[in-house]
Amino acid sequence: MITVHHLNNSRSQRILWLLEELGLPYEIKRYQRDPKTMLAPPELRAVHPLGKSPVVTDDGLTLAESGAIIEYLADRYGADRLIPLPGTPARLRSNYWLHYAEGSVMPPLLLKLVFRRVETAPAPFFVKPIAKGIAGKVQQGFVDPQIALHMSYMEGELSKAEWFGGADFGVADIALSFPLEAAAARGGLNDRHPRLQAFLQRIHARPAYQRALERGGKYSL
Ligand SMILES: N[C@@H](CCC(=O)N[C@@H](CS)C(=O)NCC(=O)O)C(=O)O
Repeated sequence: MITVHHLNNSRSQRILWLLEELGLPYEIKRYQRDPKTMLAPPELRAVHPLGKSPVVTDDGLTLAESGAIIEYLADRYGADRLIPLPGTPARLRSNYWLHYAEGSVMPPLLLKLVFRRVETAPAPFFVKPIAKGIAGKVQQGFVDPQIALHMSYMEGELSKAEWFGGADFGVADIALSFPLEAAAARGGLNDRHPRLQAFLQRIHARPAYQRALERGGKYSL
């Protein structure tokens, strides 16, 4: 049985969605973020030393990293659905997006989250304006332009085809859902990106996406 070690409000929602798209049976082991630090609870380190979510266990294997988990599940159980065959140009494109999602577009989105927390974190009155000033400058000078660059790049990619992998919905779309949802929530994805907004509407309307939300529980970024 596939077990998803699922942290609330996290990337593991994508794995539940993939499993629903594939129509596979799975169980969920739930973990709650610390409300102050937002970190995962220490129990998750018993499953994988980094204690990050998602982690999936299946058939004696313990797998971490969203992209690796998505590729494993789709290759093993997809029966040629959702992921193109290895060695094809379509597979290269699909792999590109799996790596891009975590390796390229997520880092500036994570920086955005961190610097916004710096702006609002409690601090002595004489430190607060300095911390706020530095956080604001880093966002304006680096983080926001980087996010804008990625959003306009992805907006342009969706002018070429309906889905990121091409004509068919696939794992690339599942992988990119999290950064795009994060950008919609944290800033960066806006009315200048009508195709990305339409993409989010399309994925949110998918029955498998909605089933995954029901199983995963509350999801807000
Ligand atoms: N690149 C990793 C990132 C894993 C990650 O940072 N997950 C977050 C959830 S979205 C997490 O576990 N955060 C809690 C923590 O770091 O303790 C992946 O895609 O699996």
